[in-house]
Amino acid sequence: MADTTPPVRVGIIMGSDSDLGVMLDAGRVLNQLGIGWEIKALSAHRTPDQVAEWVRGLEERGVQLVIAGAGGAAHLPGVIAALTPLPVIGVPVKSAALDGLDSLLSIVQMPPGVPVATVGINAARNAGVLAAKVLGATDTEVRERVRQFKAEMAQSVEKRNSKLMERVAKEL
Ligand code: RP5
Repeated sequence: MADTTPPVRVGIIMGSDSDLGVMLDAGRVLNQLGIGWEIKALSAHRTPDQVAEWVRGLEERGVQLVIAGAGGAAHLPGVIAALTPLPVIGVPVKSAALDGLDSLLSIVQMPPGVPVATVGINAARNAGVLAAKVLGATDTEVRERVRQFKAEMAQSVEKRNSKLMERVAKEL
């Protein structure tokens, strides 16, 4: 049987396996959009050498874009952006102490020349959609899948609106 798994184009990395529940949302939407991905848990602070090694192998593995999530003193996305010319999307993971504001500010406030495209707190799904849009800029098949994805979103809003009047009528 032919292998229909799409080739890996996105590398998902997170500071700890405790981030998996959040970061899987990126993988889910990438699956929906037919984009292959790999995933790893490595920490900029606890395993810096392994992070550098993972980044060094990205291009050889066919990865074109990284989605990096971390919580608290969330330096992982920035460190990866420092080490690779590939685009990095950062996902601030909600932390226990400061509700993710620490994660958000750690990821978004990068120095000039080393950007991390930062999505909202726990917004790994949006990171996946943004990754598809970036790849879709030069890949027309992916772009068409993103167009379809957006059309389906619009349809679902229309459906919900058609039920809205029924709900309003019940409430009155
Ligand atoms: C960060 O510290 C991780 O990204 C995670 O969000 C947070 C807690 O990690 P664990 O103590 O659960 O491994 O580096």
